[in-house]
Amino acid sequence: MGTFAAVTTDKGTGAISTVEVFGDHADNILKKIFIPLKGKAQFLKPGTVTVGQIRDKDKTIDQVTIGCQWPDSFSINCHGNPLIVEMIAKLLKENKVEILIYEQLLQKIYSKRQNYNAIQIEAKIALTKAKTISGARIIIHQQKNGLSYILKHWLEKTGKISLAKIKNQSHAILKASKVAKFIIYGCKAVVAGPANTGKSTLFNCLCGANKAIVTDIKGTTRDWLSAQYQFGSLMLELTDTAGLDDILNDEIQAKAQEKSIQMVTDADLILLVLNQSRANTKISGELLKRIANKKILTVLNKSDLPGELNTSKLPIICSQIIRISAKYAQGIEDLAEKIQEILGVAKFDFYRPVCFTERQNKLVAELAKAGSKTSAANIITELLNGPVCV
Ligand SMILES: Nc1nc2c(ncn2[C@@H]2O[C@H](COP(=O)(O)OP(=O)(O)O)[C@@H](O)[C@H]2O)c(=O)[nH]1
Ligand SMILES: [Mg+2]
Repeated sequence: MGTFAAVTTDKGTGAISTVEVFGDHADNILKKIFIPLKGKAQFLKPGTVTVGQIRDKDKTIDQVTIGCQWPDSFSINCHGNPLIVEMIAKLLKENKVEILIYEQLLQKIYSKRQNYNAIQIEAKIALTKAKTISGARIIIHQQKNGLSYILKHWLEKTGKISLAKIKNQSHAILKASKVAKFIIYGCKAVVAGPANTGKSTLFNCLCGANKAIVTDIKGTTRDWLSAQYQFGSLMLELTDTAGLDDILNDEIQAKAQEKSIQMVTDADLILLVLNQSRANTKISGELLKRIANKKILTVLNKSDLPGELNTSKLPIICSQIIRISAKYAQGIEDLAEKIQEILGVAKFDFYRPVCFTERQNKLVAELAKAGSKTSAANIITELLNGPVCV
């Protein structure tokens, strides 16, 4: 095995950046490029943190600390200027260290540690991507309990457990995994609806910033804007779209509409904003077609004005309704609750087994259709021991 490194902190400027170095020759390579400030007695031993300088021949690149977790695994904590990080990465590369992305490095590290199964390795990688604390909690639970536990249990007791039971439980795991995905990786929500209904006002209200332009002029939102909105155990990746209902000759707006349609197609949830103070609300056939198979919350906005809209005339897909006033931030807590209810995250049991990677979902789907106990056992073995790809 060679020696590998990855920058583990986000790209861009920060106070501190971390470069992890791992591999058989990691300590020898670091000894070449790192001069400790004081003595060498404890230098690069597990459990130590050493202050010193990263040097490229006679040039100092940065003053850093190097933490050592295992004999083959080190963290260089340098200053967070991306140029410094780049220089350190370049120096490592010149010393025959292969630079990887963080997920690939984690895969290398934990694949080498004998006592980690595939689910546990995937958990270490997925933890770096979790959008909420609740999501991280779900992943952590799958390492020893949750998915890991149930798979081991099935494998040990294949003789005693019926195939039908394994298949049924697999279906339940797949169903729960869809909800867990929202909590772990976030939910893509698009604010859509006719022009002037208050989409951008709602977007601004939820994001707590005046990001989107709000006016009475139709078609003000030409492009789409995204922001994150967190409540409870959920992180919404919220997108404000240009009016999808207008037929416009303006080329820029046509392009904006095209993008909006794409956002709607990719969304997990649609917040369909309608003006409840207007008797005639026409939702275009095109929009209805695009959102027909989505989870939809119909947001009847402008509840501060007299209500004119007859909700019984709304299309059947608009059955989940909430009334708000985006302008006066009224009904926003109810809206957040309703979203959690629609996505199924409100009463989600954090301690149940779920899949949290594509690989796991694919294999558990195969398990749910397994034709024999032997093939079920093979799939479970692959789930536990199979190669992890990033
Ligand atoms: N009375 C009232 N006016 C609102 C409300 N929400 C938005 N508006 C107004 O409706 C107009 C259009 O809002 P905007 O957010 O730009 O609509 P969009 O085209 O759907 O993005 C603006 O004048 C807003 O101030 C609301 O809850 N109550
Ligand atoms: Mg707008």
